[in-house]
Amino acid sequence: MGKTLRMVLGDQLSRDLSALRDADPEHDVIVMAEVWDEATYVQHHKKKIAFIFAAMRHFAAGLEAEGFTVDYRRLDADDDAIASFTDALRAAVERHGADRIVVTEAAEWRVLAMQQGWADLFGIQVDVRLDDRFIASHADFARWADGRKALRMEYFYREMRKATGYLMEDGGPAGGQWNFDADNRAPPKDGLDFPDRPDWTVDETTREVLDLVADRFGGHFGDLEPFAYPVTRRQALYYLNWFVEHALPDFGTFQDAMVTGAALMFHSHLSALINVGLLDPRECCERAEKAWRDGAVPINAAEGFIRQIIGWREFIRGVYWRNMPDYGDSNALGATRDLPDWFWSGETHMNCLRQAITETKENAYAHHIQRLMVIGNFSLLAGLDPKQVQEWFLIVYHDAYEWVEMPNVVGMALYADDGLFASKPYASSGAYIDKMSDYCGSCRYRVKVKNGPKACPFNYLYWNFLIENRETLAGNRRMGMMYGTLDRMSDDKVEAVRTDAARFFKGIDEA
Ligand code: FAD
Ligand code: DLZ
Ligand code: SF4
Repeated sequence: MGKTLRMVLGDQLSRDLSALRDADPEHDVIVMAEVWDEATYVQHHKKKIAFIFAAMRHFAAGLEAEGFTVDYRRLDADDDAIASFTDALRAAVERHGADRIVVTEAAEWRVLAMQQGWADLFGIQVDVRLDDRFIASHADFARWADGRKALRMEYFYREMRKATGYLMEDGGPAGGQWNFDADNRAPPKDGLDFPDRPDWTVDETTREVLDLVADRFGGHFGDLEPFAYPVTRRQALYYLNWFVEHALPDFGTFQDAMVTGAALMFHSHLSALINVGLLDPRECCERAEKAWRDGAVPINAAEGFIRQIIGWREFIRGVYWRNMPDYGDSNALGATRDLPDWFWSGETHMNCLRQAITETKENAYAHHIQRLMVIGNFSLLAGLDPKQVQEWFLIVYHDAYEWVEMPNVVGMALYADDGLFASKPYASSGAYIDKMSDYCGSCRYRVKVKNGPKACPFNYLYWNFLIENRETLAGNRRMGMMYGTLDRMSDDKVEAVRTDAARFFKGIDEA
């Protein structure tokens, strides 16, 4: 009898993965590979590649310690890196004389398509199992979404609360409300103190990966070091517990705030760990719920955090699979502008963007409001090409995989899917950023000035956006008030908006 190969991808590092659940150390071989195509299909941030390779190597070592044979291909093992998952598997089938392959369905469309071709290509049995690390299966999401005119996260989330039982009491939501978002919009106050994050010593395995990334991917975006992120299951669990104890209590209240120099604030910084499988989404929610039941965190914090995971994260995945493969081509607003060069350097006089992009370069991380209301908002108002914006977001964040990046960019930030799940575009002027951050005080532009060279660009770009997209957006009831205001604007004011926007765009287009 031939061997069974069980292939584990870089974002499937869960011991309880469906493909590994019945694995047998006596007869099975685990296949893992650092492959060139995955590391270069976009020019991922150096820290993102380092994190994935380091986590993969530690995971493989754990399986070996359990007695498994792991056929692990390092990118730097040979002069010629192995090109693709298919090549890695073909070599492993031949090496081990395998007659069966077991995998868990890939999180991304393009990789699932590869998996589905393997049975014909290799002429052996290939079992593609469901990824039950997600709480809602594709069938669950379809059951909920079928027949609905509009997909709204809030209603999906309530079903998920009922299905999981999280924060439920006597059949209803704990605290009498499904959603405590209204308590989660406090602006930053002076003297807010953020807890110091745990630091990790870089061990030999991770050091080798850092050297490899410096050597092979030195030209990619972002800073490689310092590198201080969990890469093992143990470290990830420690980080989760640290978050629940030290940051979760204030997570809700300051969830939408932005503060200079505080890259992580009270955010969990767990997305990359959850996305690669070092943490299970359920255990994250259960820890948060327990902290609330123990009286250690307020309900708005626990509910806000759990909503992000069983609500937004699961919903976004459902939207992705329901709309692929064409979703990435969406461009409802016909946006075509190229990304300004400073998206890669952070060198702009707009302080909010400078802060968010510089932190992104340093950490491969920015928190949600920076992604949505600073970088996303700018991309929307400036009419940046959705394909280029998608690629940028896929490159720069350590948690970025197409299934989660694409709907967040296309649907949430850019409204490029014509409101598939957002009831209106997340467009705002400088006033929102000023209210929610301390950025504007140190900006070259004046947030209270609406027009002219000193004015905050978000102010005139906002109105210019409404003018340019009137045909698509004016019929949206939730935009009615803004179009009412625009309609009452004097011709001179409208002209000033158009002139300022044209000057601004000339600046970035010609730079
Ligand atoms: P927290 O603020 O602590 O939230 C807790 C958890 O909730 C996160 O770890 C994450 O697992 C989940 N979550 C929260 N919001 C979302 C969301 N909108 N979609 C999916 N999960 C969510 N998230 C990614 O994981 N990968 C991406 O590539 C990604 N790209 C984004 C692009 C844009 C334009 C926007 C607006 C958001 C994007 N997000 C993405 C969602 C969100 O910004 C990040 O999950 C979050 O900032 C990660 O930081 P955190 O772990 O500290 O999150
Ligand atoms: C993102 C990524 C990178 C950079 N490199 C690898 C790799 O070399 N080997 C691997 O197994 N996975 C990698 N990944 C993650 C995959 O791209 C991810 O598993 C697929 O996109 C499916 O979601
Ligand atoms: Fe950003 Fe405008 Fe504030 Fe400057 S003034 S930080 S550009 S919102």
